[in-house]
Amino acid sequence: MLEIVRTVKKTSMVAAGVAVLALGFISESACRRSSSSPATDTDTSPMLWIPPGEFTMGTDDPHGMANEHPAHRVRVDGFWMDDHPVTNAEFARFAAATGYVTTAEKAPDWEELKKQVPPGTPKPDASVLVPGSAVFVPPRGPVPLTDVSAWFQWTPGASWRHPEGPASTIDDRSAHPVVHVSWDDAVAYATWAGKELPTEAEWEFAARGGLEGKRFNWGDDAKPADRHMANTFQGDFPYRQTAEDGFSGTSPVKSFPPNGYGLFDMAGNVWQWTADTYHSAESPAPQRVIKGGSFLCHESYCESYRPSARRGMASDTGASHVGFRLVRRE
Ligand SMILES: [Ca+2]
Repeated sequence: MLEIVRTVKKTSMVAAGVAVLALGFISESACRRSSSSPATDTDTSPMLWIPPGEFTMGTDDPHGMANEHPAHRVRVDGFWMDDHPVTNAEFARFAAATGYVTTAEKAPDWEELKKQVPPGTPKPDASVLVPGSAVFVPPRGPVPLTDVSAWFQWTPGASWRHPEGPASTIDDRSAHPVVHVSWDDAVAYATWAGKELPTEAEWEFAARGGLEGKRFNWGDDAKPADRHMANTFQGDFPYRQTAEDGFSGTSPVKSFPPNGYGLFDMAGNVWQWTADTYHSAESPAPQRVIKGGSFLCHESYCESYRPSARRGMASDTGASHVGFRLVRRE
């Protein structure tokens, strides 16, 4: 069913919604930029100053994936960054203030969808063209790690309000990162908040916390002093999870130590959208770079909680392990 995730696209509907939001809030956010406080009136999430600098982006480490190569020098200007990913409570304030409806909460429009899939693709069954999102559902046993559809299921009714489907809630997850938000949803939130998505370079520079050329945000040792430094996957991915780090799903933000810049959750917990386009010959849909890995990243699989790790994701798609955080530039 992951094919549905890849092919069910709702770009025009979401783009229209974002455009309306942008028109309504651009003037407000422009005013807020003159404030000396890094926070804004609408979004009071604490922000930390990331000083300008030059760093080695990507890696030449053979353990890294091909898309992390080669290591190269990059200079970034200073910027403010949220000290944690946007939480359910914070996203709820945005949704209540604006009435915004996320991509996952809208039924896909087949007339738009069919423009983005190969010609001749049959119209999916009506039961598929309903609001929903991709949810991690562990298989019963070992599966080939080449096909993510073995552990992600298109789930009708799944959204940020119902992360595992209609029967689930976020009542006890107000401090968890919001999930099932598309890139378009993240941009809409950013517009409201008077902030922006970080570039991939800004995100990776900030994630490294001032350390140069280290495998992880905290150094080269995956588990210094036998301590879990991020919410990742322990056990046998993806079918048997031991949750030795205390969490089998998302965790409340700030549950693990911050990095050298004081930023929390820059590794594991949820992948985070960036502003950058991801170039992929395999996907016909527009993709954006996501960074940071998630609670589903296992050392034997992708170890994507390393700062150089990166992945492309269709910009009008959310999932149960993808969220975002924002920046402000002076
Ligand atoms: Ca975990």
